[in-house]
Amino acid sequence: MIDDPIIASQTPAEDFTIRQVWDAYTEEEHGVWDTLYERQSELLKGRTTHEFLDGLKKLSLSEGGIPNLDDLNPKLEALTGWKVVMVPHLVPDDVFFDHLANRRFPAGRFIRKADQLDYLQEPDIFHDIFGHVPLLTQPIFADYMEAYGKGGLRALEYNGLKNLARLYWYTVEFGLIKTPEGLRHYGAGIVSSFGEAQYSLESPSPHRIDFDLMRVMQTDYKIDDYQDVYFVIDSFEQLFEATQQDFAPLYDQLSKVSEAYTPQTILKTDSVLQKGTLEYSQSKSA
Ligand code: HBI
Ligand code: FE
Repeated sequence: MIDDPIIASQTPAEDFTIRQVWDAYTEEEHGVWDTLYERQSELLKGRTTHEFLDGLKKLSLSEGGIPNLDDLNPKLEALTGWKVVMVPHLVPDDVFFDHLANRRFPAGRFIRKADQLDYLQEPDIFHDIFGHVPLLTQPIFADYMEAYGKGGLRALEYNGLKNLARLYWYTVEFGLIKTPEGLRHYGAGIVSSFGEAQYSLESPSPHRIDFDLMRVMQTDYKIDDYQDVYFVIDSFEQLFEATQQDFAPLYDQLSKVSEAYTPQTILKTDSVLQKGTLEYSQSKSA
């Protein structure tokens, strides 16, 4: 559990939200944000999709320390009607989806420690705001995230959560996108990570495969290390359109195929952009 006195002092509301109490952040905590922001925004140039960088600029997330939601939310709401709410920790799936379905992005309040810049037990405010919020300024992605929340509530009814969570993982968290300038990333787990922002594009190790909805929904993932496979979209329009359908028959179909694919698997039917050497994960398991 995260040790944060402001979180500990509050009883969360029914929707699990808490107050940010921005004045209570310490100088050291603001310093961690500034260090991470500077390191990461430098690294993202030429690696991250321009829609993300555009969002980062529009929200001026760089202006001194941890963002204050009272300043951030009016800017974000004016652009797409989204806002950020604070939560104490990971919230139950139905609560998470209900927030997204109503254009509220739940973000953790706490920030990682200065001596653990690259280690995360749980998503912190840097991952949640720097990683996720810039793309919420972009109408097409804002719509995708709302649709995902609505889809999540339905997935709970149709026993499809595992499949849908994989879609989130391989797009919202770890997605790559083709651009005229080459491959770029847009997933929040990548753009907020110093190591993976490089590895995901530059390492020969992971597979990079064209996005296919049903393929992605059948693929397991690693939660505690760099990915062995990334799925690549052509555009946010492609992603949005692929998910504008009734998922109930898809879940039904998926429940009849036996096992999920491992991240290392390449199928005959895959459109492979780069077959990875898998040297990174093999060196770890050796
Ligand atoms: N809660 N705060 C928070 N942040 C998340 O990213 C999150 C969550 N609860 C559930 C959840 N994610 C996932 O289970 C869904 O994406 C499936
Ligand atoms: Fe995340």
